[in-house]
Amino acid sequence: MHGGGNTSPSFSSFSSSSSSAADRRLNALVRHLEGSSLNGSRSIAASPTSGSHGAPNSVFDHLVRAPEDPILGVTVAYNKDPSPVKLNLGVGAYRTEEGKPLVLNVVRRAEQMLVNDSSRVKEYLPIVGLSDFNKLSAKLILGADSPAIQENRVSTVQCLSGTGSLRVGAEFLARHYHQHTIYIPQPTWGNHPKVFGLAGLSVKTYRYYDPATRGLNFQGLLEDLGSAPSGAIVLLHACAHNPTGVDPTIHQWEQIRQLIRSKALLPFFDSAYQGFASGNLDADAESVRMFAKDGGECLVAQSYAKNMGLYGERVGALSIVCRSADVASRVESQLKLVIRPMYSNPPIHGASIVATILKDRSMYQEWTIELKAMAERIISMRQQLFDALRSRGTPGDWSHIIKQIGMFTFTGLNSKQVAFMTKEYHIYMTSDGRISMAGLSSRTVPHLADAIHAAVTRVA
Ligand code: PGU
Repeated sequence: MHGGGNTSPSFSSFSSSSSSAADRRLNALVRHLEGSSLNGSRSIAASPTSGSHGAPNSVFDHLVRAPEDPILGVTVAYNKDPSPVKLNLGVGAYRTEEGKPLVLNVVRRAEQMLVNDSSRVKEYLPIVGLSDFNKLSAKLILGADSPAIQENRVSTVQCLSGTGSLRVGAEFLARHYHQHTIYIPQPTWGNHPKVFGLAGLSVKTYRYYDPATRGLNFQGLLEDLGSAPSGAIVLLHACAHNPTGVDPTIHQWEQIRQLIRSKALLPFFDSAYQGFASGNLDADAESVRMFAKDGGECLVAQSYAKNMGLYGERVGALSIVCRSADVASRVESQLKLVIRPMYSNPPIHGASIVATILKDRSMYQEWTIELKAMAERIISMRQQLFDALRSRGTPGDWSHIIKQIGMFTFTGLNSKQVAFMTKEYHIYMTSDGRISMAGLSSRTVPHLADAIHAAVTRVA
């Protein structure tokens, strides 16, 4: 990767031509809106003829209706269902035993402190975000004793949660890294191919999950990364792989690291679940730390959506671990050029909550206890669901429910069985058979077990 220099010529020509196209579209939209408000509702000055439905022609008449998002659309469908027994196990969002969203006590406390501090203002943050937040985030994922941090080789920017961090990293790589191919695991979080593809990277997959063993296809993974072109980017889930709940062992991670380094591949970690897999923040960061410690370069996207329950605050960070402090500072200067035209600078509130908690020893401690309680509740749901299926004599080996890690169980149910469970039992989940264990409670386990039992015995 190279730093320095100004914006590339191709980028400046892209922005000027696209801004005039955008201007034309905007002008057409403004004309349309002005026309409809001036003329009541139906006829518009700029476009007087009628479209196929009798409504005035729209500049957007050519649009086809886009399908709902495969994950967030599950919540849309759930919200429309009037059934009192409905259960949303689609989106990965933590719920309490009572089925309610949880705001951590430590987060409430931090927010109270922020509100009470009248010296706090709402000025713009710098383009790279809140400085304390960035330093503390790098420390959280790389470890307090990280040589890369001590040697100032890490460039960290605050971004819009995990997704925004991935997108900024991807845009940066598309602009400044010589290899544009990124390998993502098969399967992976459904948004990965879109985030990377739209940023201009070419997306390929590597084998990851073996449906036969419901475990890692380690041989396939090594073969696919082994035949990737030198320098290719590799997306790795730091822990609690989504959707499979299957992670490499530490020994396997070490083999992956050696292969990646020997082929000069560039690792890009997605860390959306630090602390959620094992309940321990350090254990869940081990994969990333192995790579950061060997002196090589890597990218890490962090999200505080799950581990601090800050979903809607959209708070996350992108760190790029570089070979030298000089490269890291040039990387940061270029990250600013990626961010500035995208959203200018990030929001202040969520990052202030995180920084308040991470920099205070007792609040940090309180956070780890609350985090562990969330992880343990999820683990206990695994056991309860497994026991419930066993007591019903549901055909099949369900031990993967207790073996898999993190927020999700990749049940192995097919899309027909999922559709059946939604129709007959009002249970909402993604069509790949993934269920969010964090959405379950002791009260709802029997209903889910009944539904799975019926699906397995009645739908092929
Ligand atoms: N990376 C992975 C692996 C994820 O699972 C998620 C969220 C993200 C990144 C992005 O999270 P942020 O909210 O941007 O920090 N996946 C959840 C949440 C719903 C969604 O798809 O955004 C899920 O249910 O898969």
